[in-house]
Amino acid sequence: MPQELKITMLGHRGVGKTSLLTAMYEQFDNTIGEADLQLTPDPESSALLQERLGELKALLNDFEATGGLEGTENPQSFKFGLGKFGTQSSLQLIFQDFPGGYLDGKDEEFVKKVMHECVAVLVAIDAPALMEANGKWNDLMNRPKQICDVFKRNYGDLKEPRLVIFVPMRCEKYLQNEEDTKKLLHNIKDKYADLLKFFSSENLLTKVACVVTPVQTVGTVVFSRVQEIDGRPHFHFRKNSHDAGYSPKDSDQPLRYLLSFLLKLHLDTKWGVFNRIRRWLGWDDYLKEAVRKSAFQCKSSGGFSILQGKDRFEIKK
Ligand SMILES: Nc1nc2c(ncn2[C@@H]2O[C@H](COP(=O)(O)OP(=O)(O)OP(=O)(O)O)[C@@H](O)[C@H]2O)c(=O)[nH]1
Ligand SMILES: [Mg+2]
Repeated sequence: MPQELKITMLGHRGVGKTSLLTAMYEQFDNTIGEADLQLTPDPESSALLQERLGELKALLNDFEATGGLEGTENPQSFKFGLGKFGTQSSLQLIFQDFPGGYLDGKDEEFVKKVMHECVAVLVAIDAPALMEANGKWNDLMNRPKQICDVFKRNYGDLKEPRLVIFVPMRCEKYLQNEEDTKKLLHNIKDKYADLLKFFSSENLLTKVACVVTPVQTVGTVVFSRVQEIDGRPHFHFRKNSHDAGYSPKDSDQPLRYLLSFLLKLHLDTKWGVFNRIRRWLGWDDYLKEAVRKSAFQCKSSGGFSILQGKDRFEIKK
């Protein structure tokens, strides 16, 4: 049986957790897959992701992008095997997707279990809410305080290393020039200051690694304006040209960071006690080498940044 590793998605309702997972999987073959690795979903995950992908692509049907995915109603886990192309998987990655609504305290036990089990957490952030109208809609859409509270409740006495990846979504507009990418990073540091402060506390500083990886899940659909109706924001998006197609960007980056974090944990003997994570890479030299190569392609500029724990990704060439 391959070793299992669990990862979860965190974020308020509609920020784009399920879309992120879809884009990460869909682009795998074109990106990390070049290293002769394959990511194989189990049949149920495969069927669900295909459906999600169709919905994501449907955003391109109108010039003014509307429609899209339905919200997730129940927790759903997506299982993938990772390993050398054409052979049995050496590692099983389990992504736990759950409805943003769960953060409202609906099922605290479930959230607790997930936060306890998962070695990595992907925090999806709605970028227009963070960036537009001076961040007026950020609290409503992204709920940074609620996200911070989830970590505070569950990471207080953390004993193992963890990876937290902030993933700005629908961020096409903010990655066009250096000024905007700086502002994107600045706003994340500003709006999530409490959480970052918590991560840099004495117990967590050496355990939690934290990075920002903006992902463009569609690539050609760009924020155009925000309209306020009855005190609620309506964000509008447009295709950047009439014939623009589906062209996601950087959806490989969260996974590259995850894999390089795991490889470094394995190589770093001082974490010997945490051999639950250390062991798995040890018995497959092929995977180890492939992940090592993939790690060199982790981006760290143009909106990408390691906010804490740089040494957790330093792998020798
Ligand atoms: N404009 C734009 N819309 C997107 C993009 N990615 C996803 N969406 C839309 O954003 C909406 C919400 O995305 P989901 O992935 O369902 O969000 P979620 O976080 O899983 O939501 P819950 O499951 O309800 O917690 C969907 O209607 C998507 O089609 C994007 O890159 N650009
Ligand atoms: Mg969802």
